Amino acid sequence: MKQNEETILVTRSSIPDLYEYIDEIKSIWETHWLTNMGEKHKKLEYELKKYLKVDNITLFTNGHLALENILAGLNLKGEVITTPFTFASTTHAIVRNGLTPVFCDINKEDYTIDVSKIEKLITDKTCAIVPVHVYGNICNVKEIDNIAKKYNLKVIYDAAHAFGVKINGKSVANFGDASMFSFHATKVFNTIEGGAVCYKNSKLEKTLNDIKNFGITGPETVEYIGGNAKMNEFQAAMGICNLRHLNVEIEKRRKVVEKYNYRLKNVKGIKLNKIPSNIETNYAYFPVIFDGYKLSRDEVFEKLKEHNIIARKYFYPLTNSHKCYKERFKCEETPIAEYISDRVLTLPLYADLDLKIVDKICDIILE
Ligand code: T4K
Repeated sequence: MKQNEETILVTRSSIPDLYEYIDEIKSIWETHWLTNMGEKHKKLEYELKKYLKVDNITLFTNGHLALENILAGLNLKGEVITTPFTFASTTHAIVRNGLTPVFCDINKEDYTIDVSKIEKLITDKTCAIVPVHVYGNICNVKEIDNIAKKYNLKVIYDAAHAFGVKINGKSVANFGDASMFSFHATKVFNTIEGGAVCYKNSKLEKTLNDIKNFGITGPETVEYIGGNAKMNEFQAAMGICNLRHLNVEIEKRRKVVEKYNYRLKNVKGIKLNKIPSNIETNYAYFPVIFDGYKLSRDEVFEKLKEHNIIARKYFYPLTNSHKCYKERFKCEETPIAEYISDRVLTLPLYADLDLKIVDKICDIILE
């Protein structure tokens, strides 16, 4: 097979037409207002509230700080139940808040938290659950809600991958006490870097706005030991432009996923991501599990690489086995997460990915 001349990476940022962006940022040259919750910031917040159908949203400079700040804003203490099959950010945000992550295993179907294992992990120190809508696959929100009510726990979803996803027609942003979205360059919707938190309790708005701005609450008053996690005007302008094209981008992604599914379905040893009929997905990632296939995950990865196709092992290794946590947590406690993490490969997926390249990727895998 001929090698691909162009390198194909796991994703490629969606960007608007250059002149559309220039048009959006023109007014910044008149106002000289570059950051600190300016006009673009306000406009994006307004547009996102409409898009996500939520009452409360706060923007951040990235998704990670959005998660760190909502955990801080809720003033949590003690243990937090979460999963290790995620990006380092989820666990780091918990630990950097002085909280102790307690790892729950994932389920084999959609790789989200196994709700049947949560209750066993609850102690008198448990204050919250941080489940992850990994790949945009939605956790069992109903059962998580039941458990949280029973034990009086907060639920903060890491919805970094789930922007725009709907459950029975309802935006995913409406579940739990709060949901964090990432607007990083690699996401379905990006603001270059960026993130947001949507939340139920409107009183959190002031707290979040204060702690993302050094804890400043007045011209001469600093009430919290906050940091700096503000989204700037150029990020917000990128978001305003990208949001206009989001539905078209998602539709293009759908076509790529459809092609992959068509080529790879019913192949022995290859497991594809299933989207339940009540979920309107955003086609964020294309995870494939190689389990009993003629090639291992690592062999498929290498084979694709020989053809300049760079898939990624999201999420390997598990966060509880990262070097920085090695002495503290044991990944054997989450065997399903370990099993999936050893077998998963996320294939290239982005709106403008040529369907001929998708065919070629499938040919290489199936060859
Ligand atoms: N929670 C979860 C579950 C997350 O997955 C993430 C982030 C977070 C929290 C934290 O949210 P943020 O603070 O990031 O908003 C990437 C992203 O940087 C990261 O946002 C994402 N998850 C993670 C899953 O993937 P890397 O280290 O794999 O990125 P990198 O630089 O290798 O880029 C991947 C590919 O994306 C490249 O091969 C090409 C493409 N790309 C990359 C960049 C930077 C572009 O097309 N344009 C770009 O500007 O982490």
